[in-house]
Amino acid sequence: MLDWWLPENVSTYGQEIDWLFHLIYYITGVTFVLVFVTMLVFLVMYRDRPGRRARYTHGNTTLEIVWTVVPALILVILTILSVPAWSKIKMTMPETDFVVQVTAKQFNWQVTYPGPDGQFGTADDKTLLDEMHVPVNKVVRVILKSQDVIHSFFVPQFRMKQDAVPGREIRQWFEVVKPGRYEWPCAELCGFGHSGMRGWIYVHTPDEYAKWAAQNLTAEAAPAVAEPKPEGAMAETTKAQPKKEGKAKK
Ligand SMILES: [Cu+2]
Repeated sequence: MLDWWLPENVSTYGQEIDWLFHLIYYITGVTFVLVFVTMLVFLVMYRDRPGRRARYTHGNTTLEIVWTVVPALILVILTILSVPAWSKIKMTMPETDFVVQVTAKQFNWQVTYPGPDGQFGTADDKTLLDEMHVPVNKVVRVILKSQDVIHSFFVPQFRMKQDAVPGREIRQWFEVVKPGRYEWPCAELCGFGHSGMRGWIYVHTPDEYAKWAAQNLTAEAAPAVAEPKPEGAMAETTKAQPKKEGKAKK
């Protein structure tokens, strides 16, 4: 029902997130309406009138217990209902042979593929900047790291969001069911260039992906992207935003 609001879901686990989102949205929406209608009614009912005196009232113990216990129960029920989605998405790591390393830094996503030997940290690794290519209908495991501050890996259409924390290696996964090009912003205010920190995830059909990988990930392929910018000096960070204009002028 709220499909006009949320971006299209293209991931295998998105529906479980959307269902919880909608449930919470309706509960809070109904509560919002009830509270405000009651407040407006009371404003009118108990408005000042000639001859009416204010009256001291202690309150109503039963009512107070009810409006404490009911929201507490709702929260407990919501917690129980979200356990299956949480354990499926965050606690389970499906088997896959497709692993990429993502290292966030101010203000880029560095995406490393292990290369033909399948091992990270070897000479044939390939690193892309602000773009990731993956096949459709394939579990993609992401090993998420940060080089400097906290960033947040966010792909709205995948319903996937995970902080990248310096000093930690966080494993996440997604599986996309629809080929396309999906925006990949950083969702953590990570510095001056934060708003310019975004990449694209290209989800290809298996054939297209094989073609792209052959051209870009094989030993013969030239290194995909070199470091384009000097490390995070202030002057550089303020330039991060208009970088596209700079390119367009040329
Ligand atoms: Cu960031």
